[in-house]
Amino acid sequence: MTTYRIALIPGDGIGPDVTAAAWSVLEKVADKTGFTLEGEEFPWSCAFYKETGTMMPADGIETLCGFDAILLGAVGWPAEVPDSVSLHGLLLPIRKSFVQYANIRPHRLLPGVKGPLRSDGFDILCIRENTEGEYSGAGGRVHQGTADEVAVETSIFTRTGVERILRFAFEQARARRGKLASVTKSNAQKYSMVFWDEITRKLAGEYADVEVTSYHIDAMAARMVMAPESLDVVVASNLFGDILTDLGAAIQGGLGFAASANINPDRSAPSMFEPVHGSAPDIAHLGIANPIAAIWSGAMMLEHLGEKAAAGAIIAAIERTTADGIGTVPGKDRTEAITAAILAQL
Ligand code: GGG
Repeated sequence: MTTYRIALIPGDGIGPDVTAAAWSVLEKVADKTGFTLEGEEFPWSCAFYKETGTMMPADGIETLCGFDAILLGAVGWPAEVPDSVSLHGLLLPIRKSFVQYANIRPHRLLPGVKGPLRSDGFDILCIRENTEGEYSGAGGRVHQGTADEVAVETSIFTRTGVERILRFAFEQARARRGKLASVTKSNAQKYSMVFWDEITRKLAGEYADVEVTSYHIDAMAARMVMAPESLDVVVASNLFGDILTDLGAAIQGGLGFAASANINPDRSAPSMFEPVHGSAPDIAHLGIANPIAAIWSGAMMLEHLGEKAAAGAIIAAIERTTADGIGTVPGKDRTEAITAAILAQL
């Protein structure tokens, strides 16, 4: 029987609740399908930072190397640790060290979920560049605290980085409905984004079967609200992708439904799966977090591991649960009740 070793990082706030929910569903589907999941939990979080002064131990990345995949809940507890510290101390080093350059985020309405838009016929796959761009962390501050203070933060776009994420997106479009929207702001950002557009045009020649259109980020934001059904695969830089996928989450009914996969396409290191949402301190420990985004992320993990039937079974169980009206309205059903309904469907 195949055994997969999974590193579990529940993190902060609602992270532990939704990770536990996802894990119970994953274990059940593994049992039914005939493979084994061996989970090992790591307490890396803001609480860990308060105790040790770091978000994860110095050998944290080395430790994670030995796993087949990572399932993460949420990171951040801004009342005690600045978000810039928690993000750059845990989530970003994992994405960068393991070259998880493709962040995949699906946006569609689940049955029974009422979104805020007139149109409910959309199925968008956002591909966010995940290791460079605006999240490169290159910059600094001088004359801190004085009137002469200067802060500089440089976005880094490399040919390797841009080309590989665009190729990944072209391949996804080819496997879906054959349409790719590439998002920049190349009228204002005349170096990095013009560079991105140029590489998009160059690759378009190799993917003649994919219809590619370039949009500015502002126009894309409007399109996602006004005509989301016109979109198939959307590819964007790290920051633009992050913002667009919160918009994507909103049009699919809320962040409780937005799943994501941080993929290392070469499989040279583990990939990481996490709901798009953060730690939601306002509802932490209330037992009302929607676990669907985390459970869906777990299904994406199984898909990546090659357990396609098990992944499909989880998605079908989620869909039957929401079709029954469970987990469709934020705060209406408790985390445990939604999880129990999905387990019962399985
Ligand atoms: N689910 C992981 C999490 O806590 N995400 C919140 C967040 O702020 N992530 C930063 C990012 O993806 O850019």
